[in-house]
Amino acid sequence: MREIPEELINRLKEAKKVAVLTGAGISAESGVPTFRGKEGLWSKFRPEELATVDAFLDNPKLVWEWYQYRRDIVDQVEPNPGHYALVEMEKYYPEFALITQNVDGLHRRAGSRNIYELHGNIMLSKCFDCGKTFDGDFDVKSGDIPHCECGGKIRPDVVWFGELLPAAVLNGAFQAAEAADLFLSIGTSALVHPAASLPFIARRNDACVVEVNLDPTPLTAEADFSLPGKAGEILPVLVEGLTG
Ligand code: BJW
Ligand code: ZN
Repeated sequence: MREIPEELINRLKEAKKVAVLTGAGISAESGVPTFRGKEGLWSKFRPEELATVDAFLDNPKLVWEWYQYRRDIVDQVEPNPGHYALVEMEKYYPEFALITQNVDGLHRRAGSRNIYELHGNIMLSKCFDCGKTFDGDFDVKSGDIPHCECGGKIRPDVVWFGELLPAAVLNGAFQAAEAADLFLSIGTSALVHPAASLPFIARRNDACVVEVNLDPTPLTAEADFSLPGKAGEILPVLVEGLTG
């Protein structure tokens, strides 16, 4: 079993208010592709073709097919030991916030409760014009993209580049980062804002910042503890140290 510094176990045990930020890396071991890197979703598709309002307006069918492809993956995968370790952590702490950039819903399926989905949810849709939300599936493979009864185009209910994050969710995430005495950043390249600023906000407020990632990120040098490796292997060991 992997060695975790004793000082980190002590900090984990002493903490009362914990905030966690997750990114695509935590779902990689479930079989959901990440965005960047060799195996990333965007090594096959250019982001500006797919995850912006302009891309949707230019070619809604292409964007819908990409989301349909990703919905099919999410439908077929299960949470992994990394997701389940965070469920156990939430039981341990009096205050625990799970802030995720992921749209795959795997934290909720694993059993986490206090979740802030910063970038929306891939299984939900909304009207581009009137904002009405829809939770049903649409078959975009065989026909046109779906339309609302107002005539507007229906789009995935996710946050694209240049769009504002849902205000209440973002405020909750900022408050949790400001209040945290321990902040965990897991499986995110820490490049996309405002999510990427959250560990730095926690750091400014004297939180202990811990990173779990396969590769170095802009946060690595600033973190109090950097644990290189797979989230699905490291997080269960942290929980074991905490509760064992
Ligand atoms: C593992 C692992 C394993 C692998 N174990 N680890 C301030 C400064 C600069 C720019 C901006 C700024 N503020 C705003 C911006 C602009 C922009 C931005 O950040 N641009 C930067 C890229 C430069 N931000 C926005 O536009 C945001 N809106 C906004 O701020 O509104 C106000 C505003 C508007 C206009 C101008 C200015 C302000 C919105 C951002 C929305 C991001 N949306 C996406 C798509 C969501 C829908 C969908 O899923 O299709 O969100 S983009 C994509 O990136 C997705 C992700 O949530 C997000 C982050 O990616 P993530 O999760 O980090 O994944 P990867 O693939 O990058 O990294 C995976 C990591 O895991 C890697 O590090 C691996 O090593 C690791 N890993 N396996 C552990 N097993
Ligand atoms: Zn509508």
